[in-house]
Amino acid sequence: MRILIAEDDPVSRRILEAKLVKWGYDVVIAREGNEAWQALQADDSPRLAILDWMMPDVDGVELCRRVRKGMKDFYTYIILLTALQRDEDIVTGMEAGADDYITKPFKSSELKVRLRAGRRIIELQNELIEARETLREQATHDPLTGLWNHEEILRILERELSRAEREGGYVSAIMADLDHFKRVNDTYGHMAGDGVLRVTARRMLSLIRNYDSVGRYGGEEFLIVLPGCNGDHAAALGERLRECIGRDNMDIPEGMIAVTISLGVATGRKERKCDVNSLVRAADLALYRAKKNGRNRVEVASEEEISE
Ligand code: GH3
Ligand code: MG
Repeated sequence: MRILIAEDDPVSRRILEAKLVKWGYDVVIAREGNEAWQALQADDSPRLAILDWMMPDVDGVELCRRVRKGMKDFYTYIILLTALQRDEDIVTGMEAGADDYITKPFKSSELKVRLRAGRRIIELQNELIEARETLREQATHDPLTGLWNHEEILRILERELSRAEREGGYVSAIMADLDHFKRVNDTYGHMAGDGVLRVTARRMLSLIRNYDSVGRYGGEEFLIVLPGCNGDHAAALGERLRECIGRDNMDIPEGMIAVTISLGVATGRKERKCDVNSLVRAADLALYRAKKNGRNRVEVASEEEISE
């Protein structure tokens, strides 16, 4: 674990550094307060810090205050190092946001256990962050394909439409639905159907730009959101998606399965105010037309279908 030492006195600094290195810490050194502040502001700043109370320019207590005021995703555990022993000084340090303090000259065994307490706090916080990330992932993604889920892809579309209204420009939506997917399940089983959905998702992701988004809208239906993409480009991408899904059989454990997809494209732009519902409905109408006109094809929503 990385640890910051901020100490202006070279002798104390060297003693401290030697001990921490011996205990297996990866030590970052600051010789004065400003240097420590730089290190604490970095994106990958150490999570543990031992700050000398008395330093020229910025002292340890001021550093504590600054760290606690700044918004960071993770917590920095701070131990103040002080020669002061009066009760009110200690209160000042703790009120400024220090987690613990140690008085000079310190016993190594004491410093060691106090650091262990700090590490425990940091590890607990890491677990919390991880749990929160897992929950966030679960709340926004489809577990089968890893794509955005229904709610999230609609939120993304909503956000992009508001942005387009503010800044101008286009937003396109493509609704895509696998053709005769029921037959895949009926012929090869539900697991094979799941495999086909996964391969479909992967092929779609391989074609889009990284600011485009793909969501699993429903069972075998996908919604693709294309910010800044006009109707012609969206239709061309729809065609590439169609080609990429249908070109090669999908290689899954149950067999080599031939699949095709139908797509409906709708484009919104600033001058023609349109909301999520009307754009999705228009893409859906175009998709329905693609199914009716023989499947394995792309249809584009008309102006009327979008503004209806
Ligand atoms: P069309 O070309 O008109 O879209 O025909 P289709 O067979 O694709 O459409 P239909 O709506 O008749 O059937 C969709 C099938 O998708 C039925 C349902 O069991 C299946 N399905 C939905 N979600 C999943 C899933 O998560 N896994 C699997 N394996 N199948 C699913
Ligand atoms: Mg279908």
